[in-house]
Amino acid sequence: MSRAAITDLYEIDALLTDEERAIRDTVARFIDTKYLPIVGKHFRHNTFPDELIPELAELGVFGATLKGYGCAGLSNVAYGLILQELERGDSGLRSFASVQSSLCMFPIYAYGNDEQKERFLPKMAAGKLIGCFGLTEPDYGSDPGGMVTRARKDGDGYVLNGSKMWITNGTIADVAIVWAKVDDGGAESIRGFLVEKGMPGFVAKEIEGKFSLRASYTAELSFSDVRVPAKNMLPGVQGLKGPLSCLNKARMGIAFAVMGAAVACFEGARDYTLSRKSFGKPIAGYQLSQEKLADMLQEIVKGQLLALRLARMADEKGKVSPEQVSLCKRNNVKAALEIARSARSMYGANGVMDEYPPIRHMLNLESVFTYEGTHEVHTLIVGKAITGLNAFGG
Ligand code: TGC
Ligand code: FAD
Repeated sequence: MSRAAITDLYEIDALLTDEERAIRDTVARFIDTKYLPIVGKHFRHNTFPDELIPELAELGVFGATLKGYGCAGLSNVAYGLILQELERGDSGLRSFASVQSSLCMFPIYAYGNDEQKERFLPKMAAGKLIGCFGLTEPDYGSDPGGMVTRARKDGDGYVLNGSKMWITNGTIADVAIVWAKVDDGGAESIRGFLVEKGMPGFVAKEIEGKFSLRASYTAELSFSDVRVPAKNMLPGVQGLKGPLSCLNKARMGIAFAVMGAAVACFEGARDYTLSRKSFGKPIAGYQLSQEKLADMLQEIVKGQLLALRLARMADEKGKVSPEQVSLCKRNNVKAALEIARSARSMYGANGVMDEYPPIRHMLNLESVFTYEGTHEVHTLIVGKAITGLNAFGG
């Protein structure tokens, strides 16, 4: 059996359509030829390859599941496969695409008016306009309902005050989807605003000192009396379900994607231990190594099947439940993180070097474990679905 066939031991490939395989393979070639040769440098220097954005657009990555507006109109499975390949490169590249597609283009598509869609989506699909998504605040991450950012109605617009933390793409974004509480005379309600670069009082500042997702922009956004015209408010949704519904889409993509990082770590550890010798024979020939590799492969097979089932259900039924998404994100990210840690150990001292992929993936996956709902939050979402009891707080 070939090495590639071993990674696909359960012939998951055969469950894909010709079109899905072709899309995946095209993105895989892009990653192998254009991204993998440079990702180490970007991770080391804490930079992002901006020059690849037009090529990603050309590949149809941005807003891939949306129809019209220059988007590819692909299935959720095809989108998951694209993200899996991007993540095989690095979570930073996949995060860029997830945020642009699921967290920025999707809310404009789902909750924007025609004018907003025409104005933003074609340019975002072409990679000429970059978006970010501001939900988390310095004091409100897992509990976004507690947010303190406020938009006060003032004449024909709103005045925005507050801040958002840990915002992927924040420093290069042309438009930030900012979720803020509005008092429209009744009870306060969360609304989404399209805050544009250059609006007076809006500042995006890169967060320094990350050990994780180094090849990705992460910013703090601050809003000091930012005047946002009423035409920049998303009219189609209010309440926490606005941002949370976008997260469903992004989390499903992430759950699919992280298996790409797991595959990179698994294949790397197998190849490394086949060529490196200890006590006179390849390290891969020892039972303890084989147990680690078998555990990795087993989790990859399970994770890929789970993600494929989730994305197919989304395609067939048009929707999946939050707990279905949470179970998959929870399982797959934890599995990928454990695979990366195990792979790292198999490289010995070389495993702590950034010239080999496992430690880069391992460090990235620590963020993925935390963002888009921490592992614990997803446990509680599944726990609530099982028991009917809310264990979040209060
Ligand atoms: P709760 O009372 O449960 O719900 C409030 C309202 O929201 C509705 N809802 C959902 N709607 C759509 N999809 C979902 N998944 C939903 N979950 C809840 C719910 O029905 C209700 O609607 P309504 O009409 O009755 O008002 O809200 P809660 O305050 O108790 O919080 C629940 C909790 C903890 C599950 C939620 O707040 C949560 O998921 N917290 C985690 C926050 C999070 O994931 N933040 C992610 C920020 S973005 C990010 O990390 C990007 S990283 C991107 C990258 O680089 O890839
Ligand atoms: P906290 O909510 O303070 O949680 C701290 C710990 O307490 C966690 O382990 C958590 O699971 C646990 N905890 C909290 N509540 C409970 C509970 N009820 N029961 C049990 N345990 C609990 N956000 C955005 O809005 N947009 C972005 O683009 C974005 N990009 C990100 C990029 C990176 C690199 C990172 C690291 C984060 C990003 N985030 C983004 C933020 C991310 O979504 C939050 O970090 C995450 O939601 C957790 O919030 P927190 O960091 O405030 O942790």
